[in-house]
Amino acid sequence: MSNYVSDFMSEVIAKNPAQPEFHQAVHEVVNSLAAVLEKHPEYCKAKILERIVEPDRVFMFRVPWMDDAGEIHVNRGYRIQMNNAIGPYKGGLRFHPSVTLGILKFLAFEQVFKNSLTTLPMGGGKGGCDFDPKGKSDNEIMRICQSFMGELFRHIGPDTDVPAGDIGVGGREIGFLFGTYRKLRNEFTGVLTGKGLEWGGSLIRPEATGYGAVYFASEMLTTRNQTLEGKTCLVSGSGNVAQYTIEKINQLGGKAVTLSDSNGYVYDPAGIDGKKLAFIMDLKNVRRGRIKEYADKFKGATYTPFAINQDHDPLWTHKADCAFPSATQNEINGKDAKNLVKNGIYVVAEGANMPTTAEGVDVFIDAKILYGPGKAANAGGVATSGLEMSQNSMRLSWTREEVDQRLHQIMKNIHKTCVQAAETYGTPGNYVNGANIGGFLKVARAMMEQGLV
Ligand code: NDP
Ligand code: 2IT
Repeated sequence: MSNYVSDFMSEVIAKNPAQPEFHQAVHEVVNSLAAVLEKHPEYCKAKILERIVEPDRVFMFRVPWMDDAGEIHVNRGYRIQMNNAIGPYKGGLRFHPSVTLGILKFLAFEQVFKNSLTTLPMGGGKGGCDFDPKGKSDNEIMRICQSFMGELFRHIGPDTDVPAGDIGVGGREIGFLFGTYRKLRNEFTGVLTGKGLEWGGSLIRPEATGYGAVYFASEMLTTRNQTLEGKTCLVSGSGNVAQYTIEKINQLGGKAVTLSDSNGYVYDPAGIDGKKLAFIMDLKNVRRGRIKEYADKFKGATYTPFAINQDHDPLWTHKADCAFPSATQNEINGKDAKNLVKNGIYVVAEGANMPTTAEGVDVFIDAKILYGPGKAANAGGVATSGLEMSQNSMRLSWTREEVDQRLHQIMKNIHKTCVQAAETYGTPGNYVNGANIGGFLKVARAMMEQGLV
């Protein structure tokens, strides 16, 4: 089987050159599946893996737009429709200068298994644009969204492909994207999730990824008869996921002591309470400023800028119990993981997608800590998108309590699926294997039953 995995990976690498994040994501999943493939030779025969790494289709397009000074810019847009064996393509849109085909393919690939884990009928997709939203005016953001949707609208639809937010795409952007879709198609329909509450959005969707990651961490703690009460937590990022992760940590009696953006991080040993969080939400979501301002505002907090080419991230060197990486991919390398374990961290719940490198994952697995990989721990966001889709189809909306309760139950179910799959396939306590196997089996069975397409 190890030959099968290495031959398979050689082919994936040869066929998809210069896409290291995609190789990384595929390698992790395939590695977890060895025991499954031994038990199910029919999946090898049907070339399920070979088919699952090949997107159903990829759209790549020009995104021209004019800035406020009248200058023209040309960006590149993408949508990867990865796999729709169990439901319409579903996954976010990312606006960030680091966006490439390879980054979006890794994200779309992860999304297939994540969406399967949610128990809801959603296939996997991802898209985005290499546009840098930093420092842009609202009007510039509106024009880029209009230009992007000016092509994307041909390829999506409520029963085909339903995008949502991701890095650089939040409520403001979803509004502009939805407005353009509605105008071009002359349809008011649930084609995007993360919509405003007065035009089809769901309560709790903004909170869902962060809340879900904390619910997942709580479930992992339950296996050791513990709760989040009194636990010190490191959180990275300061966007949507980080903000609501902190809110839920506070609600459950924990204490978050860090936050970051791409320039540096803040350490506040007194804890980021509700009042401080309200400041961050205004700073990041309304004024769109930098996290450095936090340390100017609150006594006792320190700001440390990131050094260029640093070999480890100083945020992960603080003593704590839990870590919630919530910024971006590969933000925890092998050295960071060692620092975390050394400083007493024994719970890691990934709010971001693939925030830990392969070396880092090995450190966590070897240390036998409670390590919840992104495709399980951050699935609450897309799960609540699925709940938004249901409400749109029924043309009604559920209360805050109802959506939160469903989200909580879904996170419990995902946790259970991971635990059971890891046990069944001989690696109890390994949530990486559990999530990959649990997510894979449902998609593989659907592909088998639907024939060679
Ligand atoms: P936001 O755009 O709201 O926030 C992103 C945060 O991460 C910002 O603080 C940003 O800092 C920081 N960041 C982004 N890119 C980098 C980078 N290259 N290096 C360092 N810091 C960076 O995005 P979200 O909070 O929505 O997303 C965060 C993570 O969570 C991503 O990995 C995303 O894929 C994942 N995720 C999001 C879901 C959602 O529902 N939104 C669902 C599931 C996963 P700066 O301001 O400097 O750019
Ligand atoms: O990575 C993710 O799961 C998201 N960005 C959310 C996707 C969605 O469709 O809500």
